[in-house]
Amino acid sequence: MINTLDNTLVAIAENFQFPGQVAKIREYGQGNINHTYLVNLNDDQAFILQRINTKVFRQPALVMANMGILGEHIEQKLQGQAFEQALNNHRRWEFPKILRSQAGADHYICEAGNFWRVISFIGNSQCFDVITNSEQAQEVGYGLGKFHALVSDLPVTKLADTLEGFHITPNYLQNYEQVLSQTIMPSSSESDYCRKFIHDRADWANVLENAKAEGILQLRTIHGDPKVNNIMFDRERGKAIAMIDLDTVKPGLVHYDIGDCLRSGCNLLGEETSQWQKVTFDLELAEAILEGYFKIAQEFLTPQDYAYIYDAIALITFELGLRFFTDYLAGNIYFKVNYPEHNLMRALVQFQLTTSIESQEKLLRQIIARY
Ligand code: GN1
Ligand code: MG
Repeated sequence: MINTLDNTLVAIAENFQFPGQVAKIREYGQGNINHTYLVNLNDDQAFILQRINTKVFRQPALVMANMGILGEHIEQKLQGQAFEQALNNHRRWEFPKILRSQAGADHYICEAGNFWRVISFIGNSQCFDVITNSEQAQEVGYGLGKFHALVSDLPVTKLADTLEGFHITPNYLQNYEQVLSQTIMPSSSESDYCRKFIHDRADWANVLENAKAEGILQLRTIHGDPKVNNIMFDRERGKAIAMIDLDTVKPGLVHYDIGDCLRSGCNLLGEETSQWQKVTFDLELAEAILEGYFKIAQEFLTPQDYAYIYDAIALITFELGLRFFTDYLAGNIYFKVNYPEHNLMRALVQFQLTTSIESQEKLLRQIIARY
């Protein structure tokens, strides 16, 4: 029996070469951008069906092309590492594979003009919206490090920039100022707080981009959205085994990835909490994530890279708050929302987290310096 929210989903699924009978389709995950469904086949195999948000990803075919290039590169490297993996206690590392459409393409465009794709679901795995202990945190760091190590020799020129301006903090600031100039600012103490918060940090927002322009930091292949729930864990062994959500893989600074991983991993209340005043950045988890990450990333990081890691953590957190607040002012056109002030609430959470990071700057820098 097909247990689905919408029969049209079944019709969409029929356009892909599933290796068996589709048994169930249901909404899946917490994504803020795309629409995601889990497809189960009769024999328990699972796949992810997604409708790409083409208002955000304006050239979805390039997103898929990037994913194909990335997949090939990683597949080859993993084959080369089979021996090493066997030594490493058979820890598996997997990569979501693209399932072809009936026409043999990496996507399918339905009659309504929507862009659909199907990728494999990493078997026997789970993810966490919030991490709760140091072992998990270490694994999160390992996961990001492993991903970076696997793509560290993939020339950035091979990948398209699928989301121009993504993680260029000064651009978000410019955009914010433009939206602000066209909006009648809702007068509330929360909005005033956000506005002042942004104003006070505007000069610092260039820190990573300046270092890039000066040649201190270099472009590499990055994940772009390595929040903790994009790292998959083996169900039995509790080890990180895959990174998913590869739409934003593109040339960038690994710093934004490191920052985003800690931003999402060290906020025990999670980014959707309504208790924004209680949000803090957990230093112990941060240390564990960094330890897991550096263990593997030291093979490709330069001394200059380390010098900007503190800023990256604070900056990406500030940047996400800025993006949420801008979207709130612009009328919630980018991030999916459940109520009109949802993005304002999310912004307050990220700004509170930024404050907590700033207040622990010295300790965080000491932890980083140890590596
Ligand atoms: C968006 O949709 P999701 O959850 O994968 C966003 C990220 C944010 C994240 C915050 C393309 O990712 O940049 O960090 O929300 N992705 C895009 O939850 O803008
Ligand atoms: Mg994403």
